[in-house]
Amino acid sequence: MVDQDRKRRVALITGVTGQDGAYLAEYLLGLGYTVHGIKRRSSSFNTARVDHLYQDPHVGDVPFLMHYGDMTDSTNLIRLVQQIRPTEIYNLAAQSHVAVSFESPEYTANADAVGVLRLLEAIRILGLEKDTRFYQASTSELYGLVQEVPQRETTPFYPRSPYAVAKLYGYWITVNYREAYGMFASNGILFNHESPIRGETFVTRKITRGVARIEVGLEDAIYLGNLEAKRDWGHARDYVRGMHAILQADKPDDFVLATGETRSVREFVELAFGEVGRRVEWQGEGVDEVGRDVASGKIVVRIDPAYFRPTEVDLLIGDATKARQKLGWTAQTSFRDLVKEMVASDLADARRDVSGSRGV
Ligand code: NDP
Ligand code: GDR
Repeated sequence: MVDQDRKRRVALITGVTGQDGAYLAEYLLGLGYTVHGIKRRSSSFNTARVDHLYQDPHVGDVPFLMHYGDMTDSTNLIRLVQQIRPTEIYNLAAQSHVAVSFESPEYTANADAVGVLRLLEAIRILGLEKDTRFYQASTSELYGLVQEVPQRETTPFYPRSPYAVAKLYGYWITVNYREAYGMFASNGILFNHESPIRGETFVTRKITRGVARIEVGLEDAIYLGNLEAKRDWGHARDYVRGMHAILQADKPDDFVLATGETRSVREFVELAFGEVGRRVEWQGEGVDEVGRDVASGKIVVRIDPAYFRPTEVDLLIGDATKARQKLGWTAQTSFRDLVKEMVASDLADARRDVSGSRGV
């Protein structure tokens, strides 16, 4: 029998205004989905990443719609799921900044842990367990303190921040609802993924934006924390394909998505400056360490202890063999191309800022 609901392709994306939400919405629209996104009320516009996808619903049927909502408001989530009756839910909304989670641990738990439960309960309360597939944005931060490398689906978790602990709950409640209620509920355990629309306070974007602004003369130096942390960095565009593939699998399951390569923050800095033809030389130690541009002798990187975390995740490197074998997914974009694309985009923005400030 043809499953009518599998032919109806209606996605609900929480966190649609974020980096991944924007790439995923674009990808699903390209596949012919009707896409509903949840955005938060804010005092100024917060939809810049998806504005290019938006069409005025007053002109007729449009495939992309946005609704106000919040992961801390169950009545809102239940009502939206009831109205939309999505065939797939991608739960991407989260207070996603690890350092901020040490400052706002309770809010992070509310949005990132209990928020997942609220959405799963909405599906259950509405009796949509067999109609709605659920994707949970789980994270390599779950691995935390190194137990095994490369990290894979069977590697034990050891979360190292309020963010990661909240996400641990999100991971397990997703597994539990799958097992308890037979829901198609899956975790994507995604390693870091970046892009030109990455939030400006995550280290990669902070670096590429800083490099661009130094290059055009808008700033002198980038202030960073731990340069030795190592991450498995991929491109968000590749990872949203994986999220979709996870929900098209024959059965619900949990998958690592990663590139299988790891680089330090220091290497990221060096490569990003290399994109604008600068070579960085390191001098000093600890918080007195600086990065100098060899050609000009100017300091372009400084260390600010404020950016060190109370507990750090030192090394992430993922093994995405299961996703490759079962979903046919692999990361496509090389680390070098990722850095190149991010620097080029930030350079274009910085040049616009310069000409804007000169009034030309
Ligand atoms: P972003 O920070 O770019 O986006 C987060 C989104 O969640 C934004 O749309 C934000 O809204 C929204 N949001 C935050 N709090 C709430 C709330 N209380 N109610 C409703 N919406 C809320 O994150 P990414 O796109 O990078 O990541 C997407 C998801 O994947 C997150 O859950 C993140 O934790 C997880 N993840 C990310 C990885 C990465 O490397 N990018 C790796 C592994 C997991 P607003 O725009 O208004 O702030
Ligand atoms: P992460 O990303 O914590 O891995 O979480 P982030 O880019 O914030 O940090 C990566 C590493 O860089 C070090 N670092 C700095 N980080 C920031 N933000 N700012 C700095 O100035 C700085 N200097 C050094 C950090 O200490 C860390 O070791 C991201 C988020 O997207 C999560 O939501 C997601 O779950 C994980 O990736 C996988």
